[in-house]
Parts: sequence; C-alpha cells; structure tokens
Amino acid sequence: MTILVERFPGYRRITLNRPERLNALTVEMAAALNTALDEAEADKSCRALLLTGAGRGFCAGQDLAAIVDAAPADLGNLLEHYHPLILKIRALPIPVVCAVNGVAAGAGANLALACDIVLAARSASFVQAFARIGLIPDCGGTWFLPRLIGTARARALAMLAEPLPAETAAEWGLIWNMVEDERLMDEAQALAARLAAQASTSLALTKRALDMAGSNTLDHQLDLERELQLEAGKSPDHAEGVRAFLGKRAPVFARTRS
Ligand code: T3D
Repeated sequence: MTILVERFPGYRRITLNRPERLNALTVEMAAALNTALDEAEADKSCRALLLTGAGRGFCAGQDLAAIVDAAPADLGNLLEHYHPLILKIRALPIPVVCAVNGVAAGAGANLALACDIVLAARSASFVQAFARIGLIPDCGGTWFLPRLIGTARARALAMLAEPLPAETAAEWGLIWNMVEDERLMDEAQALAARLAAQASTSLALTKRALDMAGSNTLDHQLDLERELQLEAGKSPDHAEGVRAFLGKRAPVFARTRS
C-alpha cells in the first residue's frame, strides 16, 4: 500500500509509504492519497489530519523512474493527478498538520507547504529540486514560496534548487516549527489531537478566510470576515466557548463536525 491511513481519536494519520524511493510520488499514490483525503472529509468525526512519510524521507517529489521515457505532454498530464491534491488539502474543512520527517523535494516539498501547519524534524530539508532536472516548481511552489518567505528567497530557492535545512525553514517562516527528530511524531500527534479538540467550525472558517486573503483587497476581506464570523457565531461551539470562559472552566467542543 502506497498510502497508510491510521485512525486516532478525532484525527487520522496519513503516511506516504514508498520508503525505498523516499516516498516519491506516482499516479497510483496520488489516487490513493486523494481517496484518503475524501474519506477523511466524509467522516464527520475526523476533525484534523496528520500527513507524514515512512522511513527517512518525507517525499522526493515525482518518481523520476516513472517518467524517464515520458513525452512532454505526459509530464503536463501528470499534474492533473497532483494539482487537485494541493487544492483539496487547502479546501478541506479540517486542519492538516504535516510532519516532515526527512527530505521534502520537488512536488514533495510543495505538498508539505500546502498543509496548514508544517512541523519538521531537525534532519529534514526542503528542496525545490525542479531546476536540477530542467523543470519549474509546480504543485503550488511558485505560489507558496513568495507568499511565505518573500520574493528574494523564493527566487533563489527556486532557481538554485539548494536544500534548505529545517531550522532555516522555520527561521524564515516557510514552516511553523522545527523539532528534534525524536520528538517529531509525538509533537505532531499532540498538535493534531489538540486541533481535533478545538471548535471545528471556527477552524474551518479560519482556514477559508486565510486562503481568500491572498487575492482579496482589505475591503473584501473585511466583508468576508463579517460573513464568516456570523456563521461561526451561530455554532454551538461559540456559545460553549463563551460559557466556558465565564465559568472559568475548559470548553468542551462538539466531537462531530457540522
Ligand atoms: O512535469 C511534470 O509534470 C512532472 C512532475 C514533477 C514534479 C516533481 O516533483 S519534479 C522533482 C522530482 N524530484 C527530484 O528531482 C528529487 C530527486 N531526488 C533527489 O534529488 C535526492 O534523492 C534527494 C535530495 C531527495 C535525497 O537525496 P539522498 O542522497 O538523501 O537520497 P538518494 O540516495 O538520492 O535516494 C534514495 C533512493 O531513493 C535512491 O534509490 P537507490 O539508489 O537507493 O535505489 C534514489 O534513486 C531514490 N529516489 C530519490 N528520489 C527519487 C528516487 N527515485 C525516483 N524518483 C525520485 N524522485
């Protein structure tokens, strides 16, 4: 199985599972990941996702052995399997934590950057490897990089294809945080469990608002915030959060997404 799915209380862990190839992506794997994401979304008790890789790498991007004889048109077609995954992760109404356990290269790096909260092991690195093989950053690389770290750093990473160590990635704001290797999975699981216990409508709407901010004017974004806040305000979790605060107790939010 190229994708493993494990269920934990409130969240699922999805593991890219081709460790002998550093979890390099194939079309079959993309289809399996797509199914895993759909199933997680359909399960209303699933309130967070954790994405990681098996073995010493997170994901080495496209499996190059699979495209060595491909025609140029086939390469473009490949992205019809990968790009919907990026959009799906962004559109999921639940937070996606990415635990980058090792090297994240090419499409693998940008798959990680599509996630909501990226935590990386100290030994991990991010490589926009595309230029090394005469390609351009895809799977959202040209969109995520300048937004996350600014155009100067984005251009250098994309053009030089040098590995960026996890520690620098965290310092630059490419990712949320770096942790020691042996702490990665515990910390990532704690994060997923914590998000799963939060108010799910609030997180879903926050995710939507942040994604829209990239293309909205401030005016439009304020309108959107008002609209989404009205929706969040109607959720039972909002009433519970306020009551819990005033009662000086921890809130108990719904275990099922609405
Ligand atoms: O146009 C399109 O639509 C195509 C879509 C493109 C999207 C992309 O993702 S393009 C970018 C593709 N990825 C790469 O170019 C990265 C290639 N890999 C590497 O540069 C290095 O492997 C790493 C920097 C990621 C890690 O280096 P290292 O030294 O830690 O490991 P390694 O020894 O290179 O790799 C370990 C094994 O995995 C090795 O196999 P072996 O020798 O033990 O049998 C290696 O060949 C294999 N491997 C690593 N990456 C890939 C791969 N096999 C197939 N495809 C890979 N991408």
